Amino acid sequence: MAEEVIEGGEAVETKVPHQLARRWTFWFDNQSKQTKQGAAWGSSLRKIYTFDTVEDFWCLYDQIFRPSKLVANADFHMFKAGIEPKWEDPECANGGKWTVTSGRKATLDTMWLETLMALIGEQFDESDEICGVVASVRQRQDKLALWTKNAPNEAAQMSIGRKWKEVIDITDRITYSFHDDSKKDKSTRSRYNV
Ligand code: MGP
Repeated sequence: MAEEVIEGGEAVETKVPHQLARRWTFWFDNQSKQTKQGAAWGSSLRKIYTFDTVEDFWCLYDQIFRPSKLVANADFHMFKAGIEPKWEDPECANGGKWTVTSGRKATLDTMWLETLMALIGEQFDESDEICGVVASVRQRQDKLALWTKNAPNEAAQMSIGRKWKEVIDITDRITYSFHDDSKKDKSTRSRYNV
């Protein structure tokens, strides 16, 4: 957006940043760098930057937050400001996640970017239900997870799941798991699929 400002009698064009509907925070977790053996989960999780303009988003995305730049066992997160990407956060505690896997780096980058743009552009009808998104690079398979707040609210989760598939342009079935189940059991069963 350009705006004319009068400075010393002269019209000077200044750029006004494009404001987003809300503030978002990028996080980074490099679990491969966990120095202490058996370090608690979350000890390598770092809050990187909170932003609320389109310009800052593109700058951060271009310079840093492309999953193809990640080493194995590292995660990027973009969560609503104020929500930590942990089961323990009060906004996430009763929630769960939709997960999509990707065998190819290029696909992960594309799906991640499409998801980020849909989130900051408030493209989901149930956008208040969303906590954020995580990109995980793993030896076996890379994946994206969209975290939401009220796992038992099936209608809201199904609406988000359907919309997310549209956004990332996939037709494969995706599954939703409750954080409560993940806490109890590593091989979490899925509760919904779409
Ligand atoms: P994960 O990272 O959700 O699964 O959880 P992933 O990526 O399939 O597993 P990986 O082995 O390929 O990395 C992996 C494990 O990390 C869980 O079983 C928990 O022990 C721990 N963990 C993950 N999360 C998201 C949390 C969390 O939010 N809080 C706590 N306390 N532990 C977590």
